[in-house]
Formats: sequence, C-alpha cells, structure tokens
Amino acid sequence: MIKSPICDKIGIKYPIFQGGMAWASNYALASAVSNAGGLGIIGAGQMPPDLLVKEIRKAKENTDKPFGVNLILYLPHIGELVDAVIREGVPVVTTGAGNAGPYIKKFHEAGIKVIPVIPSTALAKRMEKAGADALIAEGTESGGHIGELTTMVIVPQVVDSVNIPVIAAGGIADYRGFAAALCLGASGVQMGTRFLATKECHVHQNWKDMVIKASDRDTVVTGRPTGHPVRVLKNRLAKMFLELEEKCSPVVEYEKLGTGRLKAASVDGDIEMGSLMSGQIAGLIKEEKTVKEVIEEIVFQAEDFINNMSKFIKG
Ligand code: TUI
Repeated sequence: MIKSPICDKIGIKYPIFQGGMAWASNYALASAVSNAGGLGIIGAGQMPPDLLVKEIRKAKENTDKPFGVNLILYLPHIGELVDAVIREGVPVVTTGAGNAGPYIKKFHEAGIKVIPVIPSTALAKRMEKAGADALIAEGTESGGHIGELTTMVIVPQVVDSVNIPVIAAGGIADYRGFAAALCLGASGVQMGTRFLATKECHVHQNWKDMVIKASDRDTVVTGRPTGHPVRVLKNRLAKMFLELEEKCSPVVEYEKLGTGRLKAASVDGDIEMGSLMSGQIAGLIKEEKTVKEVIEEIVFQAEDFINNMSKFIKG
C-alpha cells in the first residue's frame, strides 16, 4: 500500500487530498473523500461564517475521519471565517490566495494542522518558518486562482527548500500523475478537477459535462491584470474577460463582470456566463466516477505501476 509521512501526520489512509473548491466542495464531497481514505476539504470560498459552521457540522455527522476546510485569505471577512473554524474545531485547514503566516499560531493553539497552498519556494520557506505543518505546492495547470510555475517545476524545488511534507497539486487526475508527483519528491497529491466530475460533487451537471467534454487546450487564464489570475474552461464569460484585457479596462470592470459567476456555474449550470473553474487536466477526465472509484483506482494502479517500473532498467 502506498503510504507517506503525511498519512500518519494527519491520520489518513491514502496521501490524496481533494482540493478545497469554492461553490464546489461542500460537506458531502469532503466527507465522501475522507470516508474513502483521502483528505476531503470543504471549500469555504465566500461563505458567511454561519454557513461554514453548518458545513463543518454536517461533515462531522457524515465522517469520523479527518477532513479539512480551505480558506481563501484575501477575502475581507477572513477573520470571521478563521474564528468560526477555530470555534468548531476541524482537523486540518488549507489556505489559498495569500499569506497564512498571521493565522498559524491561532490554529495550532486550537489543535488544527495548517497546510498552506503556495506558488513559489519563497513563500514555501516563509510558511515553514511560520510553523506550517506541510505545504501544497500548486502548479499553474490547476483550475481557479493560480501561480506562474508548472507542477513539474515547482514541486521538486519546494521539496528541496523545506523540511516538511510537500503535496503536489495541478495537472494530476490519474495514477500516472500521482506516481510522477511521488517521483518529484512529493508526499502526496491534491486533485480538484478530478473530484469535480464525481457523483458526490454537487455542482450542476452542465459544469461536470463541460469538464468531461473538454480537451487539452480548452482552458484559458483570465484576470491576469487584476493580480488574481484564474484558470477556467473557455466560454462566453472567459471571452469577455479577455476582451477587458485587450481594452486595458480598470480592475473594477473585472470585479463587476465576475460577481456571482461561480454560483451561476455551480447552482444554475450556466455554461455560457458561469465561471467554469477547471484545471488543464480536464482533457484527461472522460467520465463521472464515484469518489471511491477515483481514489482506489489511483492508489492501486500507481502501486502496480511503481512496482513494475524496474522493467525500464535493462542490463
Ligand atoms: O486559492 C486557490 N485557488 C482558488 S481560490 C478561488 S476563489 C476565487 N474566486 C474568484 C476570483 C478569484 C478566486 C478559486 N481558486 N489556489 C491556491 C493558490 N494560492 N494559488 C495561488 C495561491 C497563492 C498566491 C499568492 C498563495 C499565496 C500567495 O501569496 C501572496 C502573498 O501574500 O505573499
């Protein structure tokens, strides 16, 4: 069985995290992933604190295994979300889109492990110094808000920069990506897009179908001039964002155009004007599966593959 230091550190069977996805990973997906042996993560996104509390309580009702909450740090009400998570108590917090440093001590005092998502070695070193328990090194192949470096490039450099476990994210959806991440020195993987197209994920079927239908060049990065670049599946909304870039429009125009678009994708299934956040690996995903199928296929096939890798060595 494939096990790594992160498994014992947070008490999970397989070193597979489900990326916290705003409007896409609620308690149902997170608890299904945790029940299948991975780490399920509730994407808090822009939830008000009382809704996040309900999600955490429902996750606890649905699994007795460790699970996490992902917090997006640049939100104005982040302090209230941090306090809500601390009051409720969850095993793990992952963070994105900002510096987790100011919150780590507070989480640790509440017995919560902190695993920041980082897009560079500089932030990796800062987070290790600030006391992070592990890191998620995320490549630009990912869906949603992204950094510049590819997974292949960032993972080994972060692994060499720190002495805490590193989880690889971005462009991973099957046993080959999982095995490759282990080869790069990662202690495990985080997958978002693969879990979007699962039976337990509550997003509108139209969004899942767009992922399943996608091919390798069907995502695009929008919003670069705002400082918050976002990878999405190409649609009318993405085209309108790119037009704002061509016209050198002010940031406020992006904000106006972007308001409510994740909800439109997730709840209304608006494939034209919804924000269909997705990673480049969508092209590899050909069918909706159960969470258990996704996790077990990846770990069992990777084990077989790694066991047989010595056949590449001749003489
Ligand atoms: O956070 C993500 N992915 C996300 S968040 C999100 S919600 C959203 N909604 C609308 C517009 C924009 C976002 C959708 N996808 N991934 C983790 C991640 N974190 N990627 C990159 C970073 C990051 C970037 C800069 C982490 C830290 C950082 O530090 C800057 C600093 O303060 O030093």
